[in-house]
Amino acid sequence: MLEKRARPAPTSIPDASSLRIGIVHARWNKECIDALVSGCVSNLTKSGVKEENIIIESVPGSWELPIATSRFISASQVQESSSGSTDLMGGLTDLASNLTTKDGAGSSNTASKKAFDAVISIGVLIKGSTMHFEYISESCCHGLMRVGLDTGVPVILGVLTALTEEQALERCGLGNSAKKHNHGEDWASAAVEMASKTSAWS
Ligand code: DLZ
Repeated sequence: MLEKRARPAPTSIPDASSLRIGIVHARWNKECIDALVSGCVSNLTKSGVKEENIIIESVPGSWELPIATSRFISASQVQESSSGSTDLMGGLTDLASNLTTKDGAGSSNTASKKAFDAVISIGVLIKGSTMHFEYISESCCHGLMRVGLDTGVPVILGVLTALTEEQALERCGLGNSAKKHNHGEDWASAAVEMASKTSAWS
């Protein structure tokens, strides 16, 4: 019988040492978000992505993820095309001026200036008693798909749409469930695989 929830392993382990990965996360449901971002970062570095090439930005909620992901990608592309002629951020006034490395220390001279090879967009939506959940979940997921297709940069769907808090905690590797698993780790693997493959196809 098929194992319903098996996670597919990549066909080969790509060399991630030259990849630059963006993470944009919402701030709602902070406990879950913190666990997911940290699972994601830890698996990215385990896969060989350099810490200075993991760039993290936050937005208020999941609704804001598509626009932020889109601008985050374009800012990184502007930054790449202007690197060499300007120092650090080169006077960019949008999200690029806010690009910070994992430790929040700001972009450093050692960090690569290449555009993102993939972006992981992370949010946690928990169903409440109104229709907010349905509207935000659907728009956010459609919006993120559109950003990936419009930019050609892989956008990894790191949005949990949980019916209960317990479901959300289980998928962040928290809580008491025996099935708990941090999905941030899977998103990191998907980002590395998609970044490597799409770079090879260009
Ligand atoms: C308003 C709202 C609600 C009710 N729930 C969530 C949630 O569970 N997760 C999340 O990421 N964001 C939530 N938000 C905030 C919206 O995504 C958005 O930030 C605001 O509506 C402002 O545009």
